[in-house]
Amino acid sequence: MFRTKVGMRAPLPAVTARFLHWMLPGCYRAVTIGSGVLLLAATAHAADFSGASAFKYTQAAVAFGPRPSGSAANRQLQTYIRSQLRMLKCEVTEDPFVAKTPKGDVPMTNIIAKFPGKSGHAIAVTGHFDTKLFPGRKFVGANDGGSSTGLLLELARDLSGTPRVDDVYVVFFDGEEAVGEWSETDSVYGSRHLAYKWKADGTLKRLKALINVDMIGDKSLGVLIEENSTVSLRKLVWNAASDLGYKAYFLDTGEKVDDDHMPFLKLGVPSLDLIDFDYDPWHKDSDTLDKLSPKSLDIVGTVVLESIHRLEHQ
Ligand code: 1BN
Ligand code: ZN
Repeated sequence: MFRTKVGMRAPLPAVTARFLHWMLPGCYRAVTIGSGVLLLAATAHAADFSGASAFKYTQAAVAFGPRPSGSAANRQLQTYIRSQLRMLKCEVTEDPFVAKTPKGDVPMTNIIAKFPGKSGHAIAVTGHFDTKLFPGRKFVGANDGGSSTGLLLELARDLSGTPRVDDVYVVFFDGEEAVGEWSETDSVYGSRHLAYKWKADGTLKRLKALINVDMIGDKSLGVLIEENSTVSLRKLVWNAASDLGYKAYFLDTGEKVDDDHMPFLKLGVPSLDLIDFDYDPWHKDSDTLDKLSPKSLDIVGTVVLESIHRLEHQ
């Protein structure tokens, strides 16, 4: 597959870019077109996402080791996520449940941070923090489980600083991974549980959009078009990427990928999966931090933050 490498773009000379960034008021962002520079006023709110910070959160998650649902390391990561969220201005809740899996009952917990708005509508950004169980192996899921955790923690930090129009939920799903072979009943335990809980309590009806992130830290970033996803939402996000100068990382080819957005999509919520599935270390012990880049996290996080703003104001 043709891939555009993060490192292959021709960015502004670093000094020029930094100077422009310093010169511009917060509501502008400099992007390059060819050798020229275009200033965009519509991308204010995306300026604050830090890929370096998201990468540090990812490192912290990976340091707990393999984190399959029900494990001690998974619970330790939950404690870490909660402790980080509790430092922010948001409401933190938990959604604990017991999943019936091919290997018996497994306790799982989704963690939800709510950044309240005033419109009555809501937006959710989601991802998973569990890693796939591979008994006897040391699978730490730096990209698959780690990158989504890191991006969501950094997103929460950014959202915490600004008043919201819509309620924005940042959701950390447990139990995305199959305990055995991926199937309808052995996968996406956490998102299935929350989708039904939100249907019952009325939250689902208020959701304008759900954006799920998964495996978005690859050094060679290429987010595919997930073909189950809602087309209008996908276009909104791809347009935001293009306006920010990140068109090359959001591919014009795709496939169907079953992931944590599906339970919400099936219940009628406009939903999108942002996933880079062209990743050789997928489900291998070589899915380690050295395969990731803060810049990839920066690109996806910045686009998600800008997309939230566009959704709030559309
Ligand atoms: C993503 C990361 N997925 C699992 N770990 C979802 C998936 C399941 C992707 C089956 C492809 C096939
Ligand atoms: Zn996986």
